Amino acid sequence: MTEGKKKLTKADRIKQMRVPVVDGALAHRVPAGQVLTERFPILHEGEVPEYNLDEWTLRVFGAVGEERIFRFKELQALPQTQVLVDIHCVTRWSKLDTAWEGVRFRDFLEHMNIKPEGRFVMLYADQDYETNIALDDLLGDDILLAMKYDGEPLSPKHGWPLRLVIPHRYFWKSAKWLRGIEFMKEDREGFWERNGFHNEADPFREERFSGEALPIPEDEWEKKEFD
Ligand SMILES: Nc1nc2c(c(=O)[nH]1)N[C@H]1C(S)=C(S)[C@@H](COP(=O)(O)O)O[C@H]1N2
Ligand SMILES: [Mo]
Repeated sequence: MTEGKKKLTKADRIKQMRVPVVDGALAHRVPAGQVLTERFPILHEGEVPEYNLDEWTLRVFGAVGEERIFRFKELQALPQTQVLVDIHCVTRWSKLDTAWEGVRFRDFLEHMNIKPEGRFVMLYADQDYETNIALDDLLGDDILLAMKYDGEPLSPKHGWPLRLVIPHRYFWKSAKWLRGIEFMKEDREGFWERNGFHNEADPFREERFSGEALPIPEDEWEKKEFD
């Protein structure tokens, strides 16, 4: 048969990468198959969006008593929490001790009347990005609706004005440029979850892939930009 060489999917390429083992005191903080970086990679689909903060909104909807639209100023007025966390990207970089500030997701929920059946969450972000997560996974102390990184407002490339930070999941779940939060009765897959990546995405269990391997044009770690 003269079948052409099949183009590797992003999931295939990550599987083939060889990575060094991290030894020593930090080893327990670095999940298997990850490499530490001091820099801050910038990864996303599409262009960095531009916003006029006066027009920017965050819509919270779905299995909620009443839909809410938040303005940025309203989020800024809520109690702010600082966290120092390690982050892990499925393309194999990990960064330790990243400092974020924002509204703890659990605290934010106090302003929402979530119906008991709303056990799953879809995060909607620009540009046309979606990622899903169980509500139970958003209740930890270090899960933030983050507005600041290292004491400064988020940079546009890292998600200004608002992003999620979900340190205990691969970083694709940490939606930048967040615009909507939907509470759902049933789980639904987001963008990467539909494209060969694992639904749960726990880095310490190496939950990278779902087993499916759909073609994904972007080769993130080769094209990546860093701060
Ligand atoms: N809106 C949006 N958020 C996103 C993405 C994206 O494409 N769009 N990419 C995700 C992925 S794959 C990663 S690894 C992180 C990267 O965040 P950083 O650029 O701040 O390192 O953002 C996540 N959040
Ligand atoms: Mo990623």
